[in-house]
Amino acid sequence: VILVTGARGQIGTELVAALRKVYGRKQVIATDLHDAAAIPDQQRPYHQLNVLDKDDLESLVVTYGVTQIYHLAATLSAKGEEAPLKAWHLNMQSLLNILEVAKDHKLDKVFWPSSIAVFGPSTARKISPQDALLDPQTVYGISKEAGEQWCAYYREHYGLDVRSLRYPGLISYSAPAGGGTTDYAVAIFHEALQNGSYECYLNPDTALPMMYMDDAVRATLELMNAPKEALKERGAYNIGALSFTPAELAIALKMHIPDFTISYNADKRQSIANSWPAGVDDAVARHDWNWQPEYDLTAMTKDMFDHLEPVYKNSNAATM
Ligand code: VAH
Repeated sequence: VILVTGARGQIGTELVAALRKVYGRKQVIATDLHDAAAIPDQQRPYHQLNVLDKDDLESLVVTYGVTQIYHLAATLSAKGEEAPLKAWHLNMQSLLNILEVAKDHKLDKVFWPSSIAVFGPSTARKISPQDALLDPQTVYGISKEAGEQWCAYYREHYGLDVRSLRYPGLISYSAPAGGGTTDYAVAIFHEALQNGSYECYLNPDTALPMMYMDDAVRATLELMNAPKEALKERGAYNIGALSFTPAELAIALKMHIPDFTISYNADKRQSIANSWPAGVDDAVARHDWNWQPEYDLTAMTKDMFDHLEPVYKNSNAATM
């Protein structure tokens, strides 16, 4: 039985669906902060869970006989800068709760997402290698760097099989992205369809490592199913797929909406993006567990429009 925290988030929504397809719906317990009454039947089993409540987490693990936890609940980079100590506490204490419960109840595996936010000025605007110096400039990035070390600690001291990926910016259509710096690449699709234009909070030439959600979910399942002895990396694995700038993404959107226009008005998220690499070197993931991305910018843009155009066509028609 698999428990997922942050199940209503951008990654959680897709990961729960993918895990349920593989293991069966009843084998995947979705949890998040939302009240269970609001959850439609086909998305159950669902439990309201505050990941800072270790007793609640532990009783779910015991009640359901949980054997794996995917811990996705966290505050992302931009939102974290608005309340640094709150973000640190949520991101770190929740991870420690998960690691402790997993250790005490001898769970088979734990997944915890790291991020390219662990990188900073030493690789800013360049390609970050797997063994780059980690010098994060955001609280979120600091919590991801510390989290990678804690995961290694529980693996080395208690034999816990905890696995982790440094996700790039993730683009998806099924759940809104929340509070990230890379989330312009999600919002732009919705605004392009809604009003044909988008004001971007990053400068046009800000290249960032990105990935389509289908690739990110597959990478997660492939990492979790890889033979343990193949995984030599002490920290989280770099995984890469795309690297593009807002200007390049706007050109890709114009293939679908020719008169789409973009304007630029950089805000404080620009300084976060400036501290991150333009791309990552994922040779180690390709070697250790055969990582291979499938979606390039064209394929991603097409899939996003295939799923979002009908949604906006109906709603625009409805408002006609
Ligand atoms: C954020 N989307 O922007 C997340 C991610 C690589 C960025 O960690 O905070």
